[in-house]
Amino acid sequence: MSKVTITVTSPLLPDLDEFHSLLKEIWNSKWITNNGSFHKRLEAELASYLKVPFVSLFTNGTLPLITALQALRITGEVITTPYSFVATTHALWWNGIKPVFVDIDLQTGNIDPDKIEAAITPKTTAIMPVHVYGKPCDTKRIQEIANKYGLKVIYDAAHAFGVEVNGESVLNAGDMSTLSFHATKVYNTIEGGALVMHDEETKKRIDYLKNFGFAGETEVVAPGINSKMDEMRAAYGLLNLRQVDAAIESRHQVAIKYREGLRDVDGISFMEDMPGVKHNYSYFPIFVDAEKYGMTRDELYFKMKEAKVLGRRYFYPLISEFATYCGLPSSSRDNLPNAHKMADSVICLPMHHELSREDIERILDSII
Ligand code: T4K
Repeated sequence: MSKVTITVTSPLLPDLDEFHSLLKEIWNSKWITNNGSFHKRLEAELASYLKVPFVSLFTNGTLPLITALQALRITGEVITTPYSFVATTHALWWNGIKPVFVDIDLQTGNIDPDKIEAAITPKTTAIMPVHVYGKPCDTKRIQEIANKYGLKVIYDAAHAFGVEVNGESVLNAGDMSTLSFHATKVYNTIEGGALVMHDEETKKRIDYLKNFGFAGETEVVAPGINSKMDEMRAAYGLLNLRQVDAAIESRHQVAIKYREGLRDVDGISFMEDMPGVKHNYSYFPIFVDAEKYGMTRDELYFKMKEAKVLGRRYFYPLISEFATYCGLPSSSRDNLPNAHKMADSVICLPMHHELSREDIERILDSII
């Protein structure tokens, strides 16, 4: 019998009957978008679940990045990481901002705070780090630098749903944090996302900006965009919120089994849990040392594919290698040695709540 393909992720889906009954409610109410009751409920429940003061829902995880930059009136140059999904840097581009790439720390994959100051120029207005794979950035150091130079900090926290450091949400760091609720994420609303902010005034402004800039029926206060979440996806999100803890625990168990299975494999390394951090196990990257493993990363990647185990090389190529960005001075290979090293050695193993013991064995067999 031919083997079933194991994909890198599989979406967390709500119970269909429960979703159907919420859809009936929406149908009966005839209110299907524009800050409806499910939208309001999901914003409140997410704020409480995530332990943050305010959440504004969006239609995906890219528009909150673009909108946060608008709301904070960021211009000129922004310091960011090349080791992320391309949406992080695209958000700068869409605002006419020049990205300045800074190298990463090999322990976490996140921007290296020790290298930020050297990249600051008179045009720098903000830092946009990413909590890659949900591993928290060194938010304290980053804030110290931001304070010293009068810079804003916007975290791309697309991978960091529910991540806490010593009991405090990592989403409370910086001026704002963005989330992605895409189907492939730990928590999803099919497509969706959010902005997390500290105060009501900022939430109000963000809510204007995601609704064309309308501050009332006849008043437009800014050139806003349309990035509202509809009632169907908000209802779906409410149901998924009830099962996300169980999904994260299943992912945790997968991570434990991967670590057990790979600990003694020469040439394969992986990230450990960080002390004091509540992780969400959104990704499980492994790193291939070709010399010790006896095979290059790509050879292993394609060998796994042949065994119908679909890992992904997140984040290869680096954002700084893409056509739009490769001409920037900060994109030079010499400036980003760690980012290149990680991008050239990474494979993210399948990671989701439904992986069975047999799946995990098959995945490990394709590597060991
Ligand atoms: N910032 C960061 C740091 C991000 O990682 C992302 C998104 C964003 C910002 C922007 O957020 P969004 O605007 O997307 O909300 C995926 C996702 O599309 C993207 O959301 C994500 N990061 C990125 C890391 O990965 P692909 O191109 O790898 O996805 P795709 O379609 O190849 O799916 C991967 C696997 O997942 C499939 O092989 C099978 C499985 N899958 C996928 C979908 C869509 C399913 O089983 N069911 C599904 O419905 O980009």
